[in-house]
Amino acid sequence: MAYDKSIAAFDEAYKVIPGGVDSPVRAFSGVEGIPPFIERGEGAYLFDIDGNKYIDFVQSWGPLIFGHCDTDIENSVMEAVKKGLSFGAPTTVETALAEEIVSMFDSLDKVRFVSSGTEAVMSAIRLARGVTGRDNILKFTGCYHGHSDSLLVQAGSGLATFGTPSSPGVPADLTKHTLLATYNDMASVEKCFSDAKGDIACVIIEPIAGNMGLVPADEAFLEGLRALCDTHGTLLIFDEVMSGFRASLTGAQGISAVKPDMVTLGKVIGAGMPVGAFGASAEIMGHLSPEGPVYQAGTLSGNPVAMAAGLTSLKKLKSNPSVYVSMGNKAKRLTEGLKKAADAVNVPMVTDVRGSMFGFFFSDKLVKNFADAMENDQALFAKFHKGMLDRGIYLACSSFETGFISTAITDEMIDETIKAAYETLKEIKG
Ligand code: HOZ
Repeated sequence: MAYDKSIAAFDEAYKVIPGGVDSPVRAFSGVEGIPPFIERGEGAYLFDIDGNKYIDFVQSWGPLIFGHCDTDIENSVMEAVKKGLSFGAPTTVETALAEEIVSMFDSLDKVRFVSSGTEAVMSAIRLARGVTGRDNILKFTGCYHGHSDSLLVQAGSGLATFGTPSSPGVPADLTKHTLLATYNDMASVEKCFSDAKGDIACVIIEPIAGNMGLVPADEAFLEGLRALCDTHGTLLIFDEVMSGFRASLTGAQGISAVKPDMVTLGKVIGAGMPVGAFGASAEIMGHLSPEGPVYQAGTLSGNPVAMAAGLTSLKKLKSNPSVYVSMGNKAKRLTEGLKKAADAVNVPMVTDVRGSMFGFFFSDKLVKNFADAMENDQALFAKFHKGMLDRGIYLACSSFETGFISTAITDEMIDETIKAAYETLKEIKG
């Protein structure tokens, strides 16, 4: 495939945008080649400015569960646009979307809308601290919760530890309140609780991790977290920005029996528009300004155009939950096919599926946590990604991301993808 126009566009962008991109993962730093600049999407396909066509398994990193340019969502956006782009005042569509979300999740009485997943999590953490009067929080290595200061931490020495900043610009004074434990490892969580003498405001987890590849939490692990949080008066937050309306209609909460105290959402609830949300019981949410003292705000929060897109998307999903069965079947067809292709050329691969989310690692090790994920063959992934792109398959440009099936993807497209995977791996292995 030719990428001449994208190469020129990337050069041009580089002059005025750091790294040429507005979010680092888009820069293709971990894979071969440069990012195609996208001109438009249509159903399951992306088209770049060189005229190349790709089957899209990224879907704007998750939001586009109905694929590109869904007519119903587009129409609701057009109608909303005609009434005005933003008012900075209450609108009934915010209440309608909030009612829709609250009616689906047992764990939620109220939600507040923000403009991104990062904001949702940042606000949820502040609320958890405000409600409990505690500073410490606990997160898991490999779980990504956006780029707010408290959450940009890396492990120091030791199994369970207070975090150190993972980016310059984040004060160590802030991250010293973030404890890090190992995903799916209850002993590491117990050690954190013991080190902090139980003084922890919240445990935040992606119950289906999607930012270290796809790595679901074991049910027993979630049960253990629930019990420990209950013992210590710590709030359990499920970050379902990615898994919400993806793993099932109600995300991980539709699969696990464990119920969190607070939930963060994003991606699908905006259908491609910038929307995030956080929610909890009426009691917890009552601590939020103006009902309570915990401050949180946003000029574009609950933007009417974004709310209209999200409302249409969720109504469509709720009225036809069987789409999760068909997307899940397609995800299984894809991962089984990828595994067969890898087996045929003696490349180790492990795969997983949760609803419309799929993941694969070039590894022979079952991946339960970030250290396991790190053992995947990243050099092979870099070559594989390029080979797939050249064959018209658009995968996330990192081996630590999750793939997404949309309702627009057909079995024929899945089979085309498997064929491309086999050809690519065969070419790489010579
Ligand atoms: N959650 C996505 C990455 N893991 C967001 C994409 C981005 O960071 O731009």
